[in-house]
Amino acid sequence: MRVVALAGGVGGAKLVDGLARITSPADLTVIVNTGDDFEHLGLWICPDMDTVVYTLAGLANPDTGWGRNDETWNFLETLSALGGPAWFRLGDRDLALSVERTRRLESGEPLSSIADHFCEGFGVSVQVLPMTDDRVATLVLTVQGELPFQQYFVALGCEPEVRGFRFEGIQDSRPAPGVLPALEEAQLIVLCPSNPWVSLDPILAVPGVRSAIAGKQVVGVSPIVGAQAIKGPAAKMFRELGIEPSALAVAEHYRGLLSGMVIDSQDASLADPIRSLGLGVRVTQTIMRNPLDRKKLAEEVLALAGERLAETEGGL
Ligand code: FO1
Repeated sequence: MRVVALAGGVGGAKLVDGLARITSPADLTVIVNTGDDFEHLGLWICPDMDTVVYTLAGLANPDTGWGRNDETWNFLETLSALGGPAWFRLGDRDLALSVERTRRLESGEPLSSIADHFCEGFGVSVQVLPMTDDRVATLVLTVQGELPFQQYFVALGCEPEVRGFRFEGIQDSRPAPGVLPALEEAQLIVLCPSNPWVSLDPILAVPGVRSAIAGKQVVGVSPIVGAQAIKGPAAKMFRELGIEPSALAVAEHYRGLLSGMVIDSQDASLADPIRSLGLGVRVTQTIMRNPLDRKKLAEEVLALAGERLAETEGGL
């Protein structure tokens, strides 16, 4: 089965890793959010892209989920001692990626080609594509005004109350080469358990992406378990926008796109309400604590897709 996964950072990367463990690399493409990308210390930083690549390469920091394993922090410590902006924690190994990416971008190479090159360098054979090669910046509309995403997320620890989001540059952005062909050929599109508002919505807002997905088999995994996000501010964002966070709220958020949803055993009581939206549902453990959990969750996603396919073919 040809699978395309839409992913943001840590949660998305883990499921992508699970999918990579049960799918041949030729049958898996990952489309990654670039709305979190930003310029810092003169470097172009791509947190979600790097998180996905490190995770697939088995090099991700096991404590944070982002950044590198076996990291050292000499650069950051020296920067801090000199009074430089050390709020965004770039480790020594991680730094090399951003330096080399910036050098290549400045010489005119597109982000998609750089991603390809980095994947090859790290021995990642799955195709990892940025959603676009164009500059798109997620801005968080808060009670304190409009904030650049990393300012809101890292510098302010997601503290300011959210009123909405804006993806600057999205109207003029084009899907990166390979994005639309992968979506067109896909037999299954997976909406990873990433933040719906700031990780997957930017991908879905790239012109052409939503229409390429429409009518396809689309299975989502809820990033909300109980009323909490597994990681990050998703639940807080739902609440501040006046929506009770739950797997049902996630299903409603993606209304019109999804054919099925995998939810956590803790949310078993939401299976029927989600089924009433016309979706297939599988209930399982969705919290991925280790590589086996990632693989099992990926198997559940494919199983749900298989069930839905059989129902459609059987004319149900
Ligand atoms: N997240 C943090 O909470 N604090 C950091 O200092 C931080 C540094 C960082 C460096 C490189 C990188 O690739 C990611 C990093 N992240 C950090 C994660 C990142 O900001 C977010 O997880 C994503 O943008 C949201 O998906």
